[in-house]
Amino acid sequence: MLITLDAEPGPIRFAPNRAALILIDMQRDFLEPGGFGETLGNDVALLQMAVGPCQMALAAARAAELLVIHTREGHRPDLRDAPPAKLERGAPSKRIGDPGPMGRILIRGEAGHDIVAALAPLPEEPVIDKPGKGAFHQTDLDQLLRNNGIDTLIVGGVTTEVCVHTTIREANDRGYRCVALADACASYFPEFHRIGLEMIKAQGGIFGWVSDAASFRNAMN
Ligand code: C5J
Repeated sequence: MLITLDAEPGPIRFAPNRAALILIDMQRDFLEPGGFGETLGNDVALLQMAVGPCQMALAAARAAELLVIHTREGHRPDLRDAPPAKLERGAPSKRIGDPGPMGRILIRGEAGHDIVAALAPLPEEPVIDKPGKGAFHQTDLDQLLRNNGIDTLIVGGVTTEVCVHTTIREANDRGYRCVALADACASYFPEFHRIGLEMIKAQGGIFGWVSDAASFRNAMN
């Protein structure tokens, strides 16, 4: 059975049993005060806007029994998987690995590394821990998708122009159809969010499609 999802640059048809919802890095470290996002000088409240639409997409995907995958950006406690170029970049108030109010910044196992409570994964939903911005880099995501016959990714999460974009670009090159749910994605820079979505759907959908959480829910009903 194929369903049609309203999207830009045009509707996309896909088989629900070959589609997965992937929520990128909806972690306390990015969305809550005291985490990685705030140490970089960002207003984390801007990312909170994506939580409600992500909840809507998550509920629709779970009801339709789509594969749901969550990702988290973070590093080993000894930081051996963190490239020096990533650790030394910028001038944050705290660096990756430094102690903060939610534990060590962007470190696996710390409270800040967790996904926000409103989007907590169910026990059967895979959580991909990734050291990079893209969810395919140094992870088993591609294997997991291929083993489950997935050819279409419905994508939400943060931030639009960084980890969402990198993941969609990686997925597109691997042959997956990607649909970004605009309101289920967010950025600390509203202009980057807007332009990031434009870039995905430009030129006839150079990286994929852009839709929204309500359209996805309606398509799944
Ligand atoms: C960033 C991400 N922005 N999840 N990570 O550093 O987009």
